[in-house]
Amino acid sequence: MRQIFKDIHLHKQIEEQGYVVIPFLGVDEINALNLFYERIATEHRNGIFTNVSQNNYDENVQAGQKIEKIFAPHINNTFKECYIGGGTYVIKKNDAESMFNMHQDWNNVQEEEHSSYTIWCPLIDCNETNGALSVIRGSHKLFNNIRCTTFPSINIPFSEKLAPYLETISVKAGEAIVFTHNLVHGSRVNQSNQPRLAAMCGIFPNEAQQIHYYYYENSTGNKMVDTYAINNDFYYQNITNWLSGKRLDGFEIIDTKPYNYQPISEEVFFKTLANNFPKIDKTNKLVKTERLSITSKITNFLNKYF
Ligand SMILES: O=C(O)CCC(=O)C(=O)O
Repeated sequence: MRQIFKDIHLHKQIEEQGYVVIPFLGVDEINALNLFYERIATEHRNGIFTNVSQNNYDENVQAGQKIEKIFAPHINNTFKECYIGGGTYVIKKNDAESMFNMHQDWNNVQEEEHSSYTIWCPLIDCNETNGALSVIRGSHKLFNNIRCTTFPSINIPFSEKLAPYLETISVKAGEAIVFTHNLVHGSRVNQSNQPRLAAMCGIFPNEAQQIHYYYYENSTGNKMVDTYAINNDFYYQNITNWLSGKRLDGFEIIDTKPYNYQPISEEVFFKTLANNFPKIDKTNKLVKTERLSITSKITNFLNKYF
């Protein structure tokens, strides 16, 4: 896909792994984002949630603008020819309901032609205990199914079976994980004594329209997918609106096509992982070298012998 990072090494890394970690916000910016969240924080909400599922349109717009304004200079330093979309807070309360199963995010661009990304930046240090992000490195290359309100992503709980494939990425407050929307990711329960707050936004190549798919069966029983052109309002109008399967009123349909993808059952998911990362050792850990692509193997070989 087209290079979106100014730094070619970051570009290669994200193409290969599906994510990169970058230094991002400073202390003052973290404080400003924390303070703003306190203004719109909702009461009595457990588990993991975002302001776009909890707050009203005006608050979501203000939160988005705040996040985008603080992120923008760093985005301009790091990325090229791209636009920012949908700044949001994601809150993981320190309770038993705060697990976010492993999933892929919705398609936000036509992934046959473009890649799109999330910048996820925690506002406190994050590790295994308080719900750092876990990813399956390279999983953005493995599945091509669509993900949208009417065709949800895979949703795989954390388990022994999944454990060998996972990497949990500890990051300091203000460091960001940039990941492709089709990378399989999630986060465990927050077992610390305080909520974990993160701010995030989408990054889209300038040439890519933001989209949302709508899967349905037509009157003759054929499986179909409409493509809506969307913008930030889709998120800010309160995401639970759309999760009921409602049509995306107010947004234009720019394409209609038959559903022609490979659905991913849990069985298909684990078979695909086993085929792509075949070596698991006796301690139930993936043998790391299996994660390397052919390109990395050739580079390693060249570095070793020349
Ligand atoms: O913040 C988290 O723990 C997970 C967020 C996430 O997976 C998402 O927003 O898709």
